[in-house]
Formats: sequence, C-alpha cells, structure tokens
Amino acid sequence: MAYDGLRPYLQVLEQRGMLRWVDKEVDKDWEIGSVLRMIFRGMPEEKRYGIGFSNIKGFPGGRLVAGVVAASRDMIATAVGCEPTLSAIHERVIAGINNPIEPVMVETGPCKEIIIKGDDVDLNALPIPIWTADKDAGPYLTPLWVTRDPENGRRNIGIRRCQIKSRNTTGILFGAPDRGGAIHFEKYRRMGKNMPAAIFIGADPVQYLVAPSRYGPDELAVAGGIRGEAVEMVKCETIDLEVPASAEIVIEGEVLTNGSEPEGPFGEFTGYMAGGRDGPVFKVNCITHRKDPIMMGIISQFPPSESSMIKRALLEAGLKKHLTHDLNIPGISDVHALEAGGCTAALWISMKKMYPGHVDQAAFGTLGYMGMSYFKWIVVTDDDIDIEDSFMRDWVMCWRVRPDKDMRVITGTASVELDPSSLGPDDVVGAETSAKVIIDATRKWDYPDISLPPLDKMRAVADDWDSYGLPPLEDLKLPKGE
Ligand SMILES: Cc1cc2nc3c(=O)[nH]c(=O)nc-3n(C[C@H](O)[C@H](O)[C@H](O)COP(=O)(O)O)c2cc1C
Ligand SMILES: [Mn+2]
Repeated sequence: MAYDGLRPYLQVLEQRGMLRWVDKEVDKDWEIGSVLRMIFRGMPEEKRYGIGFSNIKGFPGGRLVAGVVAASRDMIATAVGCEPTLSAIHERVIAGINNPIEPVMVETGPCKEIIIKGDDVDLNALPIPIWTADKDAGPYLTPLWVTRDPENGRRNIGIRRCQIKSRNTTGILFGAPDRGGAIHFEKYRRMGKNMPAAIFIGADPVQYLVAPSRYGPDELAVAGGIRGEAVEMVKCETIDLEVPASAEIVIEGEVLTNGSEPEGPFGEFTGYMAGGRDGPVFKVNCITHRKDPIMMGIISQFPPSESSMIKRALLEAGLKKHLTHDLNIPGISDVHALEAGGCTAALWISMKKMYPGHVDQAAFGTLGYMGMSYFKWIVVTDDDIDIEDSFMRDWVMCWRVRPDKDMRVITGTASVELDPSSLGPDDVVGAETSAKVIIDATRKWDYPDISLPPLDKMRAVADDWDSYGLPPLEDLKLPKGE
C-alpha cells in the first residue's frame, strides 16, 4: 500500500510505536536538535523512534517531525512496505529501480492550500531548527531539491542542506561536482542563467529514501516503482518545475549563478563540522503549503544517523543491482557500507571469487557507479564471511590479508570537501583530493579449514542446548555454510 503523503505514514508509525509526540515546550534553536540526537546516542537501533514536536517556542500551532524516515531498519521497511530485514528492503528497492512508474500530473493538491508570493515570503515564519547548537551557522532545512537539466530536460531530485539566511534567501551546498543537481547548476552557470529550483518538505517517505541515491532514471519514477503507484505532481506557481502534490511545504525560486555568500558551517554526516566558506544563494520567490504544515527534518550529523541509515539501505540496494544486473558480475553475495563512514567512505563486498580480475571488477565497478569521491576503502572478501558482523570483518583483516600484496592504493582521486583529511589547512575548496585503498581479502589459495568444530556438530549441540542444563545461549554466531 502506498502512502499518500506524510500524514498517513505518520499515523502508521504512531500505531507501531515508531513515532512519539513531545508536548513540552521546546526551543528550536538548541533543544530540538539535542533531543533528537538522543535517538541515535541513547538507544539500540531496534528501539529507535521518530519524534514529533507540537509545542515549539515562538511558533504557536507549529509542528515538526524528524527521525521519521530512517531511525531504524523497521522504520525503513514500514516506509517502503516490506518485511523488516535488510534483504527485503534491498529487494523492494531493486524491484522499484527495475520497474519505475512515471509520476503523473494532477491539477492541484494539498501543497497549494496556502500560496505566499513576493514580499509576503518569510522563511523565518517556519520552525526550522538549529541542529548542532552553538556550532551551526544558523537554522537548516534538509529538504528535497528539484531541478531540471537545461540541455535534455531531465528532472532530478536530491537532498541538500539549506541554510536559512534571510526572509527570502538560503544557501545550498553542492558537496560533490559529479552529482545530478551540481551538474545542472554548472550547466546553468555556463549558460549565464540562474537555475530554477524547488524545494519540497514532508512527503511520502519513499521520496526521501530515494533522493540521496544514484539510480539513473528519475528518482520519483523509482519512488513510484517502490510504492507501486505513481507519485502525483503539480506544477509550481512561478517556475517550470513540478513537485509532489501531497508535500507539506514547497519553496520555489532560483539558485543564483553569479555571486556567492558565506555558507555554513554545519554539522555534517562525516561526524565533523563542515563548511564556512562561500557558496551559491537560493532566492525564494514563492512558498506554498498545507493549511497547518508539518515541518520535517532528517537527522544527520555524527553517525550513526538517519543519513547513514538511509544511505546504507538504499545505496547498497542500488549498488547490488548495478554490480549484478548492469555489469553482470557473477558471484556477488553481499555489499555492506559502514555507517561509521556515513556509508560513503568504507565498503565491504562478499563474493564467490571465480577468475583473475574478479575482485577488481567488483571494486572498480563500485567506484564507477558511486562516483570517484565515494569509498576510500573497499574490502572484498569471500562469501563464507558474514560482512555484517564486525568481529568477522576484523578477523578477515587479521588473517585473510597480506598487507604488502593484497592492498592497492590508488592515489590522487577525487574527494569531497566534507572530508577533512582531503584538504590541508590552507587549501581552497575544489583542491581536495584523496586516495582509494582496495583490499583483496579473499583466500588466495586453498587456505586451511577454519578451527571451529564442524558446522553440523555445532548445530546439533545448539539445537539440543536445553538438554545440557546450561543457561540459554545468547547471540549465537555460527559460520556461514550449508
Ligand atoms: C540528510 C542528507 C543530507 C545531504 N546533504 C547534502 C548536501 O548538503 N550537499 C550535497 O551535495 N549532498 C548532500 N547529500 C547527499 C546527496 O543527497 C547525494 O549526493 C545525492 O546523490 C544528490 O542528488 P543528485 O545526485 O540527484 O544531485 C545529503 C544526503 C542526505 C541523506
Ligand atoms: Mn538525483
């Protein structure tokens, strides 16, 4: 069943104990971000929930929700409508990529209930929080940006941070020049034109989940494929773009291609504060919203976070599909992007190695798909290893890798400015470079058997554990195998 916007989805989350409302008055400039942080610092993944704030100081009647897209795997499964396992999520996403459903245009929708134009536009009327108190340059949205390629007309959506600067201006961060939105901006800049852009906030959660990924076709068509129903779109008021009809809030305008203003710093998904240099300005011409709009944010900053959770599930799915279906690489068993790296710095692949070059094919295929700024570390190991298990990953690094032969460093590659190791203290943005390490952690010959009792014997004992009169086993880990 597809959710027709944010509200029916929030109802389901609430019914399942995955959304709690806070009635206590909270200060959006320090408190909301700090309360939300506790979701990721104070409880195990399976217990996490999203939070709604209904009493925001200075915003009578205002509401804000965050952590409602990807606080946990169960929540992502609720959003895409599948069983709460990572493999079911991957399957659902891959089915959506393979069977996209194009969005459809409708005349109007709830996002047009209130229309504010010209001098009446005031971003400060919206309860937009400061996420990392005392450190961020100001309030930030984490919205979905819609732009169109000026050459081929293709639409793109992507999540980008958006610093509120005045009643009608914001910043935008193009963190990597190889992304869809950044390429659009560069094309407009070369044409000497400003880039029309629309932001939407508070939509069907699937739209938030697909936006940070790189699926090829229009992400909204992929969202349609995942939901099993087309996303309904309406025309913007002031620009030639379309936005989802059921969005809570839409902000229309243009990103100026001449001139820039200071942007940031902002607490980033890497775990560091980042930015605090010049960046483009988004000039807002029109805001449309529902009568009592619900503000929505994504918890990013230090991992783990909603940002790392989204990227993990959705990016892994796209990568698996790319390696297996598009590049036709045999034997790929699993891929796992590490949340400590915000799911963009370190990747593990497990596979059944079959021929010389097979490991490289998987590693370089990954770099080609993700763009060269992603994944500094790629480790490829055999399919007997559960790469979800951090102890097994450490074991593989200790006993399946010979450092002088199995590790390859590729120097001078692209990177992102958000990675402080990519820039010296005096380097200018754009000068960042980094390196890739590809580790072949597969067995290079017929390595000895592992020193555990045979699997069938361990299973027999585990199955009959009660008979030994011992307390129950906890977190039993058996090797992968038949
Ligand atoms: C919560 C969140 C915030 C993000 N903020 C930014 C950002 O400010 N700038 C950026 O370049 N990418 C950001 N990203 C990553 C982009 O969404 C990602 O690179 C995506 O590919 C961009 O879309 P595009 O390729 O369609 O342009 C963010 C991702 C998430 C999940
Ligand atoms: Mn995109």
